[in-house]
Amino acid sequence: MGKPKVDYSLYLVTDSTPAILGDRRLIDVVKEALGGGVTVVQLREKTGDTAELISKARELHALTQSYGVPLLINDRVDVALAVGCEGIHIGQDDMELSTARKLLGPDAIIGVTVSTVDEALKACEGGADYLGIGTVYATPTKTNTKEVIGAAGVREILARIDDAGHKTQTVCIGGINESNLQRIVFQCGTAKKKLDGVAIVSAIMAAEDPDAAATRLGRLLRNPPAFQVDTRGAGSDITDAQSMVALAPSVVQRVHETTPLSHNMTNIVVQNIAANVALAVGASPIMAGYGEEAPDLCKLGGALVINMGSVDPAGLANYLKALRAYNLAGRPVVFDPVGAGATSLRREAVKTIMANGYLDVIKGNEGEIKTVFGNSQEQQRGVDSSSTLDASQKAKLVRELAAREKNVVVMTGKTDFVSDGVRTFAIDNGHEYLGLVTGTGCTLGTVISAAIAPRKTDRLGAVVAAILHFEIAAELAASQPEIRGPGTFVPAFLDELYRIRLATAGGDLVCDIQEK
Ligand code: 3NM
Ligand code: MG
Repeated sequence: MGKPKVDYSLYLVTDSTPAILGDRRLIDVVKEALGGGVTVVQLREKTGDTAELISKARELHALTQSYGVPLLINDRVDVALAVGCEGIHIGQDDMELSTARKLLGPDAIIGVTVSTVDEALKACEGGADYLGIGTVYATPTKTNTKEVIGAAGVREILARIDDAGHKTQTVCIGGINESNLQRIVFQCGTAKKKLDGVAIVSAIMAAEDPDAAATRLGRLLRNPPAFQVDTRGAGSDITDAQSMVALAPSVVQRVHETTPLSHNMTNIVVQNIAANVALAVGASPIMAGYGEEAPDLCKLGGALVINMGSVDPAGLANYLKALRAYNLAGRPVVFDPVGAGATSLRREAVKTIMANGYLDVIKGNEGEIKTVFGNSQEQQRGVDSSSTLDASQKAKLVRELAAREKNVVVMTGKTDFVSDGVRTFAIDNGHEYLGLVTGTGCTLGTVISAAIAPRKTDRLGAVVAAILHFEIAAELAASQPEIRGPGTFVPAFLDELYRIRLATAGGDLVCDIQEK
């Protein structure tokens, strides 16, 4: 007969707990899910007598067979043998793979849950047909998960089994739903190895209409995410600093011509200057912190800035609503994780934001970027930063974070580092007064949002252009004879942002940028 070829793309894992199933019958919910296009079903029952389980499995198998979909049994080799279904799924604490294979034979489908590279390599070497990689995100459906590994952890596993030459198929599991499916699949994949599917419990099983939910999830799987389009426009082939600089005037010009909306969710200290900076560079600012407005605002062709300068739980809920709206609309989002490591609330907020949406650009100082990367041991003091990494370490950090998130990362400082995970630049423009005026650093996020909103230009190129525009304006402002300090600097800085915009056609900016 041979091993059946399995489509793992939309993998349903059942759950009979009342919190998920309610008063419905398992078989009815699975039938609806099959109608909506799930491609594999795993029967996962953690309680109940064996006879009862076998009869449930038998009934389900007749159903899945009528849809041409394989049925796998969680953990219970005996049940799979009794009903003659296509295979099993085993966790790390279940029967060992080699024994299960002996009992079930070469044609059975056997999947293994893995959460580390070692477990994954071992399962591949042991002849697993597929891996269930997780837990991607913490989920109330399974609270005893060993490790929450995020998209980054899944990526690492995919990369390592691919390096080792294994062709084992893969799905990921844990907390996947309609709002995050496309981003998770996008961020989990490496250039060479993509996931074969996603495994889902509650987003289908607990849905009011499992057929419709599965249909929507399947559609999301088959289509690229909205945020993935158009991030590599003109200039995406540029690798040298001089060509990057040459691209900058067109970016500044495009903001001037299109007046993109810059939707800022930012703290009160920064709102006024951010709005003025937006106007100076030719964007149209709106300071709107209420998430319910985002579904309307995201349709206006602009970009969102989430600046968590004074985050609180209500603010966080608003960020998440706006992030979702902008991601769904395929409009760019800039994240400024202000003071990310300063308090546990902020550290948690960073995690929550990153787990709930795709961020086109993450901009922060060294300590903030370290926290976002997740390796910050030391407690950050306030929102100022003390430098510890050398230049090559900074370049490596932004490159690795950008590669992991598949976005653009900016680390500000005396020298700024910016990367899209492949190309990395260090920019030495700027002036110390920028660090002496509250909120100016935050307004760089606003300028970046304006630069990436019109798209068409390579996203990294647009971010570099925004940094150059911003920092050269600071240099020009500080060099005016009447500027005596940070106070007189601010109005001159606004003037220079504005003057550079009007003068960009000339394109004679003194940029100080190097390839790293
Ligand atoms: N296994 P939901 S997480 C059954 O990490 C299961 O191995 C996991 O449920 C693992 O789709 C999980 O509702 C539950 O988040 C996934
Ligand atoms: Mg198990």
